[in-house]
Parts: sequence; C-alpha cells; structure tokens
Amino acid sequence: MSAQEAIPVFTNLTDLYASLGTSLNHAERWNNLAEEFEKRFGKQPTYIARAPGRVNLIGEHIDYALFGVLPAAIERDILIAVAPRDVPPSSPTAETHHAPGSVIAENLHPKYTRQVFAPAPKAKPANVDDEVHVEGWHLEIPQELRWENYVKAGYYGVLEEHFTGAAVHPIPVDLLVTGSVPAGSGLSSSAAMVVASTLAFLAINGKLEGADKVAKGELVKMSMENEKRVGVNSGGMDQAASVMSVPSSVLYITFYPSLTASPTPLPPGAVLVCAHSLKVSDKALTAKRGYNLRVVETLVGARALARSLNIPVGTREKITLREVVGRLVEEADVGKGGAGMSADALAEVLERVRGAVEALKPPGGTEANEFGATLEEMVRLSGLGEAEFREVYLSWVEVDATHFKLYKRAKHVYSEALRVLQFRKLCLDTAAAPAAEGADGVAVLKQLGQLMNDSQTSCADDFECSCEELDELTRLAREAGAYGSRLTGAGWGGCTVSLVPEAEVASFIKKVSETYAPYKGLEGEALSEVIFATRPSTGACVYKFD
Ligand code: NG1
Ligand code: MG
Repeated sequence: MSAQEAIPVFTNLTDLYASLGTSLNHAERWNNLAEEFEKRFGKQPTYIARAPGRVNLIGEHIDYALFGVLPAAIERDILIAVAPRDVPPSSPTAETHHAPGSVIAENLHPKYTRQVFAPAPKAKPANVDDEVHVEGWHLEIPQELRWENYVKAGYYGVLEEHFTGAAVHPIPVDLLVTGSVPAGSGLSSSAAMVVASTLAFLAINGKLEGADKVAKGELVKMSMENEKRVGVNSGGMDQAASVMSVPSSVLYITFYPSLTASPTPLPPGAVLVCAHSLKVSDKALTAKRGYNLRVVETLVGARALARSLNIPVGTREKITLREVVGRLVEEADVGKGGAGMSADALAEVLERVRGAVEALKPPGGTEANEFGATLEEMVRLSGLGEAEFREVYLSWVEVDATHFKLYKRAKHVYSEALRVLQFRKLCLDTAAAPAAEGADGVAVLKQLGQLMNDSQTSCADDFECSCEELDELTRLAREAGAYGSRLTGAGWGGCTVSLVPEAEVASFIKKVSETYAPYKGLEGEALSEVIFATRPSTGACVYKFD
C-alpha cells in the first residue's frame, strides 16, 4: 500500500456504500446527515468527509517509539458535511460570517453546541501591498476540552499548509458533524475527528483533486501534526489506521525508517469484539500524568540506553527506542534493520541489549519504588546538563511526576514490539499455508490470543496504562471463551479488544454482559453500544455531491 495513493473521492452512492461494507446501515446515516445539513443551512452539502475510528490489535504505546503496530479501522466513524457559506455582505452578521475562512460548526449530537469561529490572520509585512496576501495565522487552540477544538485542529493544519504566505483566502464554511465512535473509549474518536476535519477542509478548498492533490501519506502526516494542536504528542498509529486501512485485514504500520502500511490478513475462524470498560479516560485532560509522561519516559529511556551502548546522539536529538535498535543493526547489517525487520532479527538485538536495558534502573531505584528515577537521576542518566535536558525533554510538554520509570517503560516497549512481529508472522504464515484449518487453525488463534494476553500483562505491570476495570474486563473475556483479550488504545479506561471464536460471538457477548458488573441492566441497543463485534473496515474517504 503506497503512501502516494490518492484519497478516494466518490461521486456515486452505490460505490460509496459498497466500499463501506454492509453490516451497518450507512445509507441511513449519510442521508440523515445530508438532510439535516440542508435543514440547518438551507443548501445541500458540497462534500461529506468520512474518517473511521480504529481498534489496535496489538502494539500499544510503541508508535511514538517508532515501532510498528497492528491496528484496523472499524466501521464506526466520524462524518463531516461541508459547504461554502454565501452570506450577503449587507446581512447583520456579515462581518464575522464573512471573515476569510470563518466557520460555523454544528454537531448532530445535542450535547455539542453550535460554534462560530474565524482564524485571525497575522499582520502583513509593510512591503507587501497585495490585498489578499496572507502572511500567516494565529492558530493557537486553548488546551481545554471543547468539541470544536478537534475541528479547529484539522482546519488549522490546512491553513498553515495551504494558506500561509499565499495570495488566496480560505472560503467561509458551514459544517455539520456526526459520529458513531464513542468518545474517550480508546477507539480513537479524536484521531477520526481530526482526520475527518482535515479532509473536509482539504476537500472544500479543492485540495483533493488536480495534479498536486494531497495523497494518503500526506493526510496522515498532516493529521498527526494537527492532533498535536490539541495537546497530545501522539504517535501516528490512529491517523495512519484511519486513512490507510483496507477491508478485512489488519494494517501493519511502520514509522521507521518511513511510514509504510501493509495489509495483514487475520486467520479465519475468529472475530474481534470491542468492549467498553465504561471508565472514560480523556487523554487531553490526563496527559500530564499519563500519555505525555509516558512519551517523555520512553524518550529519555532511549537516550540513556543509547548512551550506555555508545551510540552517538545529538544534544537536541530525541532518539527513540526503535532508532537505538536500528542503529545497532545498521552497524552489522543494513538490510535487516529497516521496515522489514523480522521477529527473529529483533529478538536477537534485544538479547544483545538486555544488560543495557537493565542498567536503566537507577542506583536509587528499588523493587519497592519500581525503579523510579528522580528528575535529578534521570538528568544524569541522559548525560545532558539540567538546562539542556529541560529544554529538549520538558519544554514541549507538561508532565506531573516525581519519579520516572525508564526501565519498566523500555521493557514494555521492547517486549511489545517483539509481540507485534510475532503476531504478524503467525498471520502471514497462516495466509501462506491456508491448509492450517481445524485443530491447527485453532492452535494459531490460541497463540495469537496468548500474545494479546501477554500484551495486557505488560501494559498493566510495566507500562502501567491499564486500570482495575480493564484488568477485570479482559479477565472476564478470557473466562467467557476469548482466545485473548487486552486493552486497546491509550488505556487508563476505554475499550478492550478480544479475539473470539467466530461461532461463539453471541454466547461470548452474553456471558460478558452477565458477568461484568457495569453492564448489569443494559440490553438491546444500549448493550450493543458498549460491546460489539467489528470487522476491519476501509479507511477515510470523501463523497462529492453534484
Ligand atoms: P488513543 O488514546 O486510543 O487515541 C493513543 C495514541 C496512539 C497510541 C496509543 C497507544 C493519539 C491520537 N493516539 O491512542 O498514537 O500511542 O494511544 O498505543 O494520541
Ligand atoms: Mg485519541
């Protein structure tokens, strides 16, 4: 799958719905959105942009260490209908509603109220007399939880990329959002929002057609940058999965040495079931002690490790754990260390660095304080002066911690990276020798399940991104017959993913719904909102109205 591939722009509804699969009623949602748009804005939308959520099968918290991951897009998605706004200049609202690039954003969900905003252009340099020249924009987004921030995040990236230093203004836009990805659930509603918004603004400004149209890889990169605008220093897994997924396969996504996405078929006989723990974790709010702190711990761990392995690292360079491995392998054999690195090759390198990883335990660290390093000890392990350290590792993110567990975080990342490669190898080997059915087929599914269970243990014990509810729900899922079960996404709440024998999905869901206490009393649609089977679905696209 190439990052150069064009983003699908459908002009025919039959083709669109065929691409989306048949297990959800897509036609009803798309029609309803278009009709609501017309009611609210008095005209048909010009485009609807779609971006799906994703479930991560395995490979948690390793994308920002640049290790490969194995997610799949799900059928649940975010849709954004857009059209240019045409306001008579004499209308009382002409000033705000006519400002270049102003946006009226509405959401079908009544909880999210109507928002009007216009990005402020920066002052023009004195020597520019071109009337429409835009020097740049004020694109800061307040770090608080507001639904329209995700719309702005996508939009502002488009402004920066396509309307800066340009002699053309973005047009005023009306838009309407609807979503079926539960928020704060680890199914990446945030990335789906940001991708859909980026895509909607690209489409409405004519950037998806013509010779220099934006390709899939570029949309992934823009969306990654755009998600940072809402304050999360995420890796690229969610955006890549949302943009590049194909039906019926999980997607092996690598980031090092560059972004690649290879569809990987799951062995037959098993289905993915997502189950929400009903503990909502909002990453934008808990990043200081959760997500962003983990980004810092894994990055500093990588530097300390590189240092003890005598790998040169530039002062300002934020080397990752994947790059440490890459550089070690390159010394010996260039071919083995890149995107195609095998499970065996990684296992071999990890064996070589085992001692150095152990050495990340600080002298003051003990079993009791879980090998936590104080800030002072961490600075020393990094080999940087304190001011430099703060500048490189702490100036771009807020963290709130007294101890930093470099050893445990690195241990998780490396073991998880290896599990991803082992999981993928089992899938590829099965696809290459499809005779492995019956008992053999089940044996493979059990091995895949075991890797998922080991991932859950590592997330819980070493990366500490699980929680009581996720531990309980994954345990109950295994008892209910899953081959394997683990948290999916950032963790600390949100969803689990389980690999369940195809013939047992209904009884599995029934058992879990009877045993997981927070599900007591839920039935019908309310139950299928929180626990549902899903299949790998297709990536982002746009529909263009005539
Ligand atoms: P969630 O919280 O599920 O959106 C986050 C990151 C991913 C990845 C996972 C953990 C964002 C947008 N996504 O996913 O890049 O690091 O956590 O594996 O921050
Ligand atoms: Mg998210």
